[in-house]
Amino acid sequence: MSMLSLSYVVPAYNEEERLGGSLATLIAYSTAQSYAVEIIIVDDGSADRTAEIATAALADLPDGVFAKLIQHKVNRGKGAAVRTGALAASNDVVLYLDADLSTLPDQTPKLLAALAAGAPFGATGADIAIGSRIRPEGGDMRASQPAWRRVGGRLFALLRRRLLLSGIEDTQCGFKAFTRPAAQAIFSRQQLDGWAFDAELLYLAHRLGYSVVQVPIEWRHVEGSRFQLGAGSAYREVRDLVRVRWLHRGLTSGD
Ligand SMILES: Nc1nc2c(ncn2[C@@H]2O[C@H](COP(=O)(O)OP(=O)(O)O)[C@@H](O)[C@H]2O)c(=O)[nH]1
Ligand SMILES: [Mg+2]
Repeated sequence: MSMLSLSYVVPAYNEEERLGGSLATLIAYSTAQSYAVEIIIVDDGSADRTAEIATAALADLPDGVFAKLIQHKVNRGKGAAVRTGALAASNDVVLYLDADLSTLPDQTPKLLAALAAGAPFGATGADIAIGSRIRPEGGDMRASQPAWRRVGGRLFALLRRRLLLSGIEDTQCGFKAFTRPAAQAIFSRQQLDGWAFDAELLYLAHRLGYSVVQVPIEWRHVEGSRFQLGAGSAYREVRDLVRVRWLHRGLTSGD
C-alpha cells in the first residue's frame, strides 16, 4: 500500500482541561506527516466543556488533516468510546490514544512500521501493533504509578493471563494501531464498554487469527486521571474479564 492514511481515535471523558493542548499537539504532529490524517474525537457523555473545546480545536484545520467530533449522549465507558470512533474511522490504519497524550503522537511511526499497511515505513506484516509500556528497551510504566494502581494492575494482569491471553505483557496500554480490515472485524465484535475492552480486543484478534506485534513505546505519567477504581468498578472489570471467553464462545477464525 503506497498511499497510507491514518485515523486517530481519541476517547474523551470530562477532558476539558487536558484536551485542548492535546489536540493542538496532535494536529501539529499530523500536519507535519506526508500521509493524510483523520482525527476522531469521541466525547463520551462528558458533563464538562469537552465538546466545546474539541469543536474550537478543530475549527481551523491545516491541509491534509481532517477531524470529526462524535458525541455519546450518556457516559458509556472508554471501551464504548473507542469502538464508536474505530467504526467511524475511514482511513487505512486506525490508532487510538489517550486524550492526555500519555503516549505522544511522535510514537506513531513505531506502530506504523510494525503494520502491513505501513509499507513505506518498512513492513513486517502485522495486522495489529500495540504499544507496550514495560519492555526493557522502552520506558517502564509501573514505577511511576501510585501504589494502589500497581496492586490493582498486578491483580488484573494475573487474572487476564490466566483467563485470556498469556503471551502479551501489557494489554492495557492506550496506544494501539489496527489495519482497517482488522479494525472492522474486531471492533464490530467488541462487546465490553469498560476498561477491560483492551484485553477483549486482543482476545478477538487472537481468535480471528490476526497477528499482533508488541512495540516498546515511551510513556509518561500524566496527572488528572479519570480512572476511578471503587469496589463497584473493580467488580465490573473482573466480571468483564471473566465474561470475554463466554461472550465469544462461538467464534472461529473462519468467521
Ligand atoms: N469514553 C470514556 N473515556 C474515558 C472514560 N474515562 C476515561 N476515559 C478516557 O480514557 C483515556 C485514559 O484516561 P485517563 O484518565 O488518562 O486514564 P489513566 O491515565 O489510565 O488513569 C482518556 O482519553 C480519557 O478521557 C470514560 O468513562 N469514558
Ligand atoms: Mg492518563
